[in-house]
Formats: sequence, structure tokens, C-alpha cells
Amino acid sequence: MLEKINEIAQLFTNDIGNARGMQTLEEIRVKYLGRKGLVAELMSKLPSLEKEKKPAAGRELNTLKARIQKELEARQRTLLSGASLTREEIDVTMPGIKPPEGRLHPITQTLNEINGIFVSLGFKIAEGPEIEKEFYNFEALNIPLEHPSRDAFDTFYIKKDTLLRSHTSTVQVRIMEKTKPPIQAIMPGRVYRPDAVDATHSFMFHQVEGLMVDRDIKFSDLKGILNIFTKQMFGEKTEARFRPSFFPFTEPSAEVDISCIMCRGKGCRVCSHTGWLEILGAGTVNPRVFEAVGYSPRKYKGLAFGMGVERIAMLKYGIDDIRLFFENDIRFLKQF
Ligand code: 2NL
Repeated sequence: MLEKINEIAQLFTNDIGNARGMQTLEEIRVKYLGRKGLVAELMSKLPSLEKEKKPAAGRELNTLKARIQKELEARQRTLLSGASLTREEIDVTMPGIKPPEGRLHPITQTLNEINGIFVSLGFKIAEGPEIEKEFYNFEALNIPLEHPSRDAFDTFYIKKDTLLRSHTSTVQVRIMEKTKPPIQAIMPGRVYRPDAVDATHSFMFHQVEGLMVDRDIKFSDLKGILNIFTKQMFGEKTEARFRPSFFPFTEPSAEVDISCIMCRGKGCRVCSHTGWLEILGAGTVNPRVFEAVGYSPRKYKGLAFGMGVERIAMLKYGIDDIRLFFENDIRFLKQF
């Protein structure tokens, strides 16, 4: 019996030493002093002890009970006096909570990938303002005053002669204005157009335009560069084709298609059964653009191209609605 009492005394010393809150303290009280507690259990065994052992055991048990009561009260007082401290206590030995891992937005990832391919081909990256003057967005690019894109409904005007750029060609004009050829640069960035938002249109999207200017370059250099780009971006098996087109700032102009990455050119719903997907526009810089920036059109030749980053990302990842990129739905974003 005396051994048992010692054991319980030892157990209690441990428990009270570890008690950090009022709730634990109450649990300890019930464990030792409760109606079915450890002390009561021993008390109930007293009558069955040999007669001469009863007094000593009874005394020891009462001493233990009193000690437990006293120490519980003392501990309660210290806990209450330092209550707020106790609640804010941090157990540095607890395993940490891992925060969710962040990642780059799929458009940023696509943009980085596009930039990386062109940088590996020797292009520099250039950036410029999103708020622009009409000269850089239109005039210098041979887009005349009567052109529909200059209408107030097709461009975000901030005030007369101040607007949100509708393409990043503005940066190319700025570079040509202040540097002499040769130039080999790409211009990634945001552009703005007041289109009604639907599955394929957004009032803000991202563009990468490219420009090469030198004395002795030709259309086949452009084809070579864009062939490498399309293969690196969409896979070695991807074919590119150039179709005649028109842009005011290039002459001649072309639109570039890639063989459909879904059906490999056989024809499917994604490519409207043509086998081809349009991914960018390109051409030889119109001599009028060179005149606007003070380059001699007789001395220099320019090659330029432009693509929409959202469109590239949609094709690459098989996304059918551009709005998904801008809704910030974590269930969509965490898939990339
Ligand atoms: C498209 C077509 C294009 C250009 C952009 C350009 C810039 C200067 C001079 C000549 Cl400064 N051209 N850029 C040329 C052809 C096409 O973009 O569909 N973009 C999404």
C-alpha cells in the first residue's frame, strides 16, 4: 500500500509539472481527487488491509490528498496571475504548419518561357510605359487617323492624345527613336482594348512583339527564327506555315499558323477541322515606320512579329476560356 501511495505521489509530481492550462489542471484534479480518482481508489482498499497496517497507510494517504489539494490550488493561482502569458505561450518543439506553396501565374510562366526562347536566340528584352501618346501607338506605326482602331470605341483614351497602349509596338518605336541599328529585341507587356469580354476576348491581355533591324537581313531570317520558336514552344513535331496577310506597319505581312497540337494536323474541333492554328502575325517593317523614327529605309531592313500570350497559353494548355486567367480562382491556378 505504501508503495502504491509513493507511486501515485511520483505520478502527480510529473503531471502537475507539465500542466500548462486551467483545463489540464482540472483533468489532474479529477484524475487524483475525483470520486473515481486514484486517491479514492486507494481509500476504498483501506478496510481490507491487515489491522496493524491500517493507521500508517491511512495517515500517508491523507497526507498525499492534502498535498495534492495544496499544490493544485497553488498552481491554479500562478496560472491565473499569468493567464494571458500562458495562452500566448509557443511550444517551439511542436512540428510546424506548412504554408501552401505559391507559384507563378500561368501567364507569367508562359511569358517567361517565350522570353527564354528568344533570349537564347540573341534577343534583348525591352519594356516601356502602358500609358502612351498617339504618336507611339498609331502615327509612327503608319496607322492613319481614319483607321477604325483609332476610334474612341476601339482604344482606351485617357484624354486627348493620351491612351492605354493597344500593342507593345510602342516600345519598339521608342527604341528605334533613341538607338541606331542593329536591333534585336522583344517587348513583352500588358496591352488594353475595350473589347466586350467573352471566352476569347479580354480588355487587358499580354503581348510579346519582336523586332530585328539591320542592313542585311531578309524575310527568311524571320521564318527561321519563328520556326525555331514554334518548335521550342509547342514541340519538335510542330510545323509552321506563313499565310499572306495585312498590317499597316509591315509590308509584306504574314500570319503564322502551327499544325494543330491536338490532332497533329488531321483536323479536329480545336482547329475547326483545318489542321492549323493561328498563333502570330509578322512581316517586313513598312518603310513608313522607319521614316517616322528617322531611319533610312534604303539603308535598313526590319523584321517584326507580334503574338498574344493568353492565346499561346490557351493553345499550349488546352484552355477554352480566357477569363479563367483573370478570375483568380485558386482551383484553376494551382493546376499549373
Ligand atoms: C498580331 C500581329 C504584329 C508587328 C506586330 C511591328 C512593330 C513595329 C513595326 C512593324 Cl515597330 N511591326 N509589330 C508586326 C506584325 C504583326 O502583331 O497579331 N499580334 C497579336
